[in-house]
Amino acid sequence: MKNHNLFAALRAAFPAALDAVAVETDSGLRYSWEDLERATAMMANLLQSLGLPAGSRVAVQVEKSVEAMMLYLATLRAGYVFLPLNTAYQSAEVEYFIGNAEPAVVVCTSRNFGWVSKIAFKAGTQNVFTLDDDRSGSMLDRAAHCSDQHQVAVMQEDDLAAILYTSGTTGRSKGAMLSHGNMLSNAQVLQDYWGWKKGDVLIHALPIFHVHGLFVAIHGALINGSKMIWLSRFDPKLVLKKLPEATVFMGVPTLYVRLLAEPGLDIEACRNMRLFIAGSAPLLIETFGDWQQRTGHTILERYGMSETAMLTSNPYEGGERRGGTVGFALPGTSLRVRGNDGQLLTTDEIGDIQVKGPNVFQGYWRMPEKTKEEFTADGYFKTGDVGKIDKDGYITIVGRSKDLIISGGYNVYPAEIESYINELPGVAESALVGVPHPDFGEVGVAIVIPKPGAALDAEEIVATLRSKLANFKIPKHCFVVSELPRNTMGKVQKNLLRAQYKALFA
Ligand code: MLC
Ligand code: AMP
Repeated sequence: MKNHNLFAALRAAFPAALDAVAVETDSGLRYSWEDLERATAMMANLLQSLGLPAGSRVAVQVEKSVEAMMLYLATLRAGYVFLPLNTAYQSAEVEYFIGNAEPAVVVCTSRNFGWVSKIAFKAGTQNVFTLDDDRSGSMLDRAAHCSDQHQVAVMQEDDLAAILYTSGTTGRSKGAMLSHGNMLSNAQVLQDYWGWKKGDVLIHALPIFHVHGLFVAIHGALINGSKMIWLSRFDPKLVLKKLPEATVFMGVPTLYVRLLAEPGLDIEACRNMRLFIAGSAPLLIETFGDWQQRTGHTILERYGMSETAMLTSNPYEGGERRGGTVGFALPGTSLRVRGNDGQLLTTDEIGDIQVKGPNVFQGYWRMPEKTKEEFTADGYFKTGDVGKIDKDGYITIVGRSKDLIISGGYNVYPAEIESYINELPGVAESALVGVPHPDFGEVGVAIVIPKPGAALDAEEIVATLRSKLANFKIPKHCFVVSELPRNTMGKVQKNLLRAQYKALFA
C-alpha cells in the first residue's frame, strides 16, 4: 500500500549525503540531514508512546526554532495532526483554540507553561510539554530517551496533517483541515513551477505558524533537499548579510519594504540569488518596481490561503512576471471568477474568486454547515477574494468580499476586534477598518461610538484591548466619535470610513 504521509515524501528527498548541512541558524548552529532524521524519529516515538488515538491534535505555541520545525515534522511522521498557534496569541485566544480543537498534546514555552497548561488541563488535554528556543524543554528531555529509529506512519491522501485556524467574518475562528494529500500535491507543483534546483539555498525568515513559513517555505526547501538559512526572526540587516549565500527568499510585502530601506540592498548583494517570492498580502506596484531597479530581480508574486495553500503564481520562466497581478492558476488548480448571481464572468470582469483542486482543504473542523456554505454546488471553494482575469490569463486581486484586514501578512478580522470593543463599558458600537500603512501595507483603525452620557477614552480602549488580544490585532489608532455613517438599510458604510481615514499614516 502506498504511503501518502507527507513526511515520507520529504524524507525521500533528503540528499544521499546525510551528513551535509540541512539547516544553518543565525546563532551559528548547523543541523545535518541526519539530525533531522534522528530528531524527528525520536519525537515521533515520544508522541506514539503516549497512546494517543488516531487523528489526535498536537497544538503548539512556541518560539521559532529548528526544534519547533522538527516537532512539526515529527507530528506528520507519527501520523498526528499539527495545530500551530501564533506566539502573539494571548490567553483568551489560546483558550478558544484549545477548547475547540481538543488537542491530546499541547506544547508551549516554559515561560507560558503556567497559564497554558491550566487552559489545556481544563480542556481535557493530558499531555503538556515545553519547548524553548534554546534547545531545552520537557519535549526534548523526554524525546532524548526515545529510539532514533522510527517507521513513518502509513497515511491515506485524505488523512489530516494539520489544522490552521483562520478567523471568520462572523463568529469565532474556524479550523481549516489540511490533509497529507493537500500539502504534498502543492509542494510538488511548486517545486516544479518555481524551478527549484539542486544547490538552491533558502533564507527562512518567516514565522512558522502560518501557511507561508510553515508550508510554502519549509516544504519547498525539504522536498528539494535544499539547505535552509534559518533566521529566528526577520531582521533586514541579517537577511542582507546572508543573501550572498542564498538563492531563494520568500517574504510578505512588509519584508520587502523593510529590505528596500537598507542602503546596502543592491545588485551585488543579490548576485547569487535566483528567486524572490512574495505573497500573503498585496505587493504594491511601487515595491515591485523599486525592487527591480535596486536589485535587478523581478519579484515573483503568488497568492494563497490557509484553506488552499498556494493557488496562483506568476511564472518563473516562459512568461513575464507582472507586478500587481498574482499570475496564473497553478497546474491542477482550477480558478474562476463569478458574478453576484453565480454567473461565470469573462475577461476583466470583477467578481468572486472560486477554486477547486487537490490543494483545497477538507473542510472546517467540526463545522459541517459552515463548510457547506463555503463551497458551490459543483465543488468550488469560495475564497472571499474579489478579482479578475485579463485577456492573457493573469489574475489580479482587487479586493475582498470578506471583512478582513491584512496587516504585515497577518489577518485581522474586524468582527473579532469589534466584539471585544463592544463589550467595554460605555461603548454603544464600533467599527474597525483597514487603512493604508507604509510598513504593514494596511492596519486597523477603530471608530467607537459611546453610549449616551458615557465618556470614553480612546487610549484606555486600546490599552484594554492590549491586555486581551495578540499585539498585531491592536488598532493602530482609535477615534471616539458620535456616529457612524450608514446606508438606507442602516448598515455601517465601512467604505466611507476607509476613505475618511485613508491618509492617516501617509
Ligand atoms: C508586528 N506588529 C504588527 C505586525 N507585526 N502590527 C501590525 N501588523 C503586523 N503584522 C507590531 C507589534 O504589535 C508591535 O507593536 C510592533 O509591531 C513590534 O512587534 P514585533 O513583533 O517586534 O514586530 P516585527 O518583528 O517587526 O514584525 C513585523 C513582521 C511580522 C512583518 C516581521 O509581522 C511578520 O513576520 N509578518 C509575517 C506574517 C506571515 O508570515 N504571514 C503569512 C500568513 S500565511 P507594539 O505597539 O506592541 O510595540 C497566508 C497565506 C499566504 O497569508 O498566501 O501565504
Ligand atoms: P490566510 O487566511 O492567512 O491564509 O490569508 C489568506 C488571504 O491572504 C487570501 O484570502 C488573500 O486575501 C490574501 N492574500 C494571499 N496572497 C495574496 C496576494 N499575493 N495578494 C493579495 N492578497 C493575498
